[in-house]
Amino acid sequence: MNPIPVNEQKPLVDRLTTACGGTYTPAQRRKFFISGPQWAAAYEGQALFHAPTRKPVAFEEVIRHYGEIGIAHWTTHDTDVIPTDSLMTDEQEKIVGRIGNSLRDNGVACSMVTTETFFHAVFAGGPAAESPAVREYAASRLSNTVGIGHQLGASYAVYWPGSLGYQIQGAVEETQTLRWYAEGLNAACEADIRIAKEHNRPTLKHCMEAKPFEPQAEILLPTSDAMLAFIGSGLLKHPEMVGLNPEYLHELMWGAAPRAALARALLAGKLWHFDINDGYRLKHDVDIAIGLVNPLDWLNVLVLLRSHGYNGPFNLDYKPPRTTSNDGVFSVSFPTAVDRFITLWEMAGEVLEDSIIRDATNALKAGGVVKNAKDVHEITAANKELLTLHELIGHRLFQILVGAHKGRVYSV
Ligand code: GCO
Ligand code: MN
Ligand code: MN
Repeated sequence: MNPIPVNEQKPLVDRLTTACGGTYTPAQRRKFFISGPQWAAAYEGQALFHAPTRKPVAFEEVIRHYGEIGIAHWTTHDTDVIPTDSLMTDEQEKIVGRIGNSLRDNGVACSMVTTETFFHAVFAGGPAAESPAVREYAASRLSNTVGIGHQLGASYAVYWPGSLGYQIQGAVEETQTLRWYAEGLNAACEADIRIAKEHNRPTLKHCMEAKPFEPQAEILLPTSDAMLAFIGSGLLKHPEMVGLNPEYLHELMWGAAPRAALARALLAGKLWHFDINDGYRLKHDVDIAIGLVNPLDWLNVLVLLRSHGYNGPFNLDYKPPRTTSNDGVFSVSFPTAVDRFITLWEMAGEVLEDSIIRDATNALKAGGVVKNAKDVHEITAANKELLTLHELIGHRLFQILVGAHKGRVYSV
């Protein structure tokens, strides 16, 4: 192979991307409640051991590209778009005005806003630190974000309490810190009730997002289940306004089955928003794009959500790899992530209609014929053959995933 000059590389990537085929049109993509985060597209590839590999990208460019790709919704942290020093000033108003124009011009809607309470040095001790001034500032930031959300037409606010925890054992009293954290959420909900009235809009859905570790060694609300317990703890003034934004990888990170975690959120009526991505168990938060690591598990997750009529957002909270170029973020990373999601969503529909899976599931639910309901041996024997269907269902899901049920003949 001859070395490939830089000016031939993008055409090569474009040619191979086109050759992959299977792309959905922007109009088809827009039919889904898919949102693209500002921070995901603008991620420059930096990390603890990694220098940036991409140039900064402003919101105008992100929103324009999302509009072209067919990602109809946009999400942002306050500080992704407004420098910390400009928050809660006239400068904020100007920026929010520019964002509004950009969204309108590109047919993109803001669906969710979130407050960055983890990056700035003021949050070194977390958003619910001992210092009353830090907590008051955190509460005003949360309330300010709610206001921005209403100005931009969002319906959701997300809270990722990543710095609610500690590195040093014994330095933090957990019950007190959680009470203080609840006060921040209470302030946001109260502000929401007031601001929503002013804007003649419904209040936002306030969604908590758990991650088991990172950036703190120990996190006080490490899982979606911990958050459900917190919502129901009596500390929140408006628990009915607060639900969950689980992230696929965050549940996987602690070794959970994401589908089971989502099922528990569904049963609690709190599955309101969903961050979609992929990665590895018991590793750090690599935020790989959906379906690149666990496509079969993803298919199963979407079967669950389709069958329960989940109609909230699917938020593309992943990080384009640092090997992807600035151009590649919008020509490969986002379109392919969206298209894998839609493909898996369509397959989930096929799974729900599949006659083999339906027959097998119905047979398992019917169970075997038992005369004596107290006879453990009879009950066991009556269901023995039927239970083989569990494995057959797994095989059928695999066939649907790889398209084998349509008669693959590669290399036959
Ligand atoms: C992560 C987190 C964030 C949050 C975001 C919303 O992976 O580090 O998921 O991306 O989703 O901060 O508040
Ligand atoms: Mn997330
Ligand atoms: Mn993550």
